[in-house]
Amino acid sequence: MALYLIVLVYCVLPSTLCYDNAFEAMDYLMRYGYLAPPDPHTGNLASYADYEKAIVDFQSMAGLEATGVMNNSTLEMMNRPRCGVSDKMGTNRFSHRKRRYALQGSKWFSQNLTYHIANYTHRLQKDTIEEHIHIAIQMWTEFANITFSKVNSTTADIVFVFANRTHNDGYPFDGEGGVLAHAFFPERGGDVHFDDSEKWIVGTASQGIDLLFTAAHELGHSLGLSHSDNINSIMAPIYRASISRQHQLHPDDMRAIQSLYGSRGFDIGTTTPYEHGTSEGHYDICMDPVIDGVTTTQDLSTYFYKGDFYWRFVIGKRLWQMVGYPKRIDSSWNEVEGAIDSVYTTHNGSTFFFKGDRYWEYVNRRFIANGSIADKFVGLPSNIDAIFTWSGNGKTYAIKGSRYYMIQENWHVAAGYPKDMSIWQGLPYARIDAAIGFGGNTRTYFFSGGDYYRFNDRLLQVTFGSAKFT
Ligand SMILES: [Ca+2]
Ligand SMILES: [Ca+2]
Ligand SMILES: [Zn+2]
Ligand SMILES: [Zn+2]
Repeated sequence: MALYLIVLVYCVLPSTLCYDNAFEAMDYLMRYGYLAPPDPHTGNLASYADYEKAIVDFQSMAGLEATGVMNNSTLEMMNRPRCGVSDKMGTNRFSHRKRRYALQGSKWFSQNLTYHIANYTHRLQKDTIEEHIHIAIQMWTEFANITFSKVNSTTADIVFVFANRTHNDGYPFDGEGGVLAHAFFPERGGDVHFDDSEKWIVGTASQGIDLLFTAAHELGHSLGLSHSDNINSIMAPIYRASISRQHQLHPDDMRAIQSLYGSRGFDIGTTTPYEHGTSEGHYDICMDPVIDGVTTTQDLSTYFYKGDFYWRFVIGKRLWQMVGYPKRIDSSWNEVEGAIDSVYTTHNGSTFFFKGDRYWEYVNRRFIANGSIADKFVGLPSNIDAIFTWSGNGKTYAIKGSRYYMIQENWHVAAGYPKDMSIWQGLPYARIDAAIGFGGNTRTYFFSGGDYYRFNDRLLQVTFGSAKFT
């Protein structure tokens, strides 16, 4: 395979470039998402057309003339310091669109975030680092409806770390130059890592990498932005000393952040952002959090259902909401007819939707079966309010009004049920809309009229009562 690789590299590149550079270019294009890596089974590399397209895309992203031909200015641009995050995350890039921002596809559910600075580079004073990270945060919060508070805990939403080389996340740094920093998108926790081998500077120092600018760029990723192909924006991937001195968002960055979190007083104006899918409904689940049902499917996506619509969330350090929702329930679970009564997912990964006297069974979005509740769940009434598996004993319970039912392995209601809801102390009586287990299977969340109640399955009590769902 190694021989094949070398031969192919020679074939696809103009002979004026030396081998080392050609190999480096291929590596760069793969590393930053422009070119697919070799097929692990066959060793086959991308075609010449793919390679040419990759060069065009990179040149376009870097603000060069997009010729598709490797040349010295392209190589020079590849050797500049840059962010370590891939240039092709999330959105439909380079499709003859206007140069502008891109969204990765995830955002924070809460608009009030916390951050923590885990350690400091020896090149700058501790106070200086704190101050400049604070300013980088303000560059975003000035324009978007989000807030940050500093905490002294590694459980903060966004943790800033200075690290050298390998640092336990699978993305080792590379010494001085090259990659300056990287950050994780909201769905991966939002943390920011700076390469401690860089000569970090602030203010007017001339030689080095501007910490404030780099922090602001990485925070863009932490908040859900991908790289912009507008080379004057903060979110452009390649470091430019001239831009790094501006210390304010470009209008492209402002539009990006406002499209995710809304504006704070000053609205830069709306342009349709590129993102996964399109939302079809008009509900905002955060503003009106009365829900019909909630479940985490076998692929670990969490869905909230309300009326004909659903929202997708992922449970990380916090509950974070995917961009592009709500969508119609029947656009993903085609057989389900409109608003549901309740839903749950079994230990085996089967998701059951309930509505009236009917149920529908799926694995993720793959339809398995449907039928009458009375036939399969013998003893269970129609129109149930909520159904969930309780981590306290691994059993499944359904709730209707003031009564609850235990469902056995054979789907039948256990003898002795229904029982009265009063045993679930601290919950609103006969007003449960939906329920689900979260939190490493030690907590069950009950939703009622826009509030949720967190039931500690070990202590058998409500530990967090009647807080707003948001
Ligand atoms: Ca580096
Ligand atoms: Ca319900
Ligand atoms: Zn970046
Ligand atoms: Zn890292």
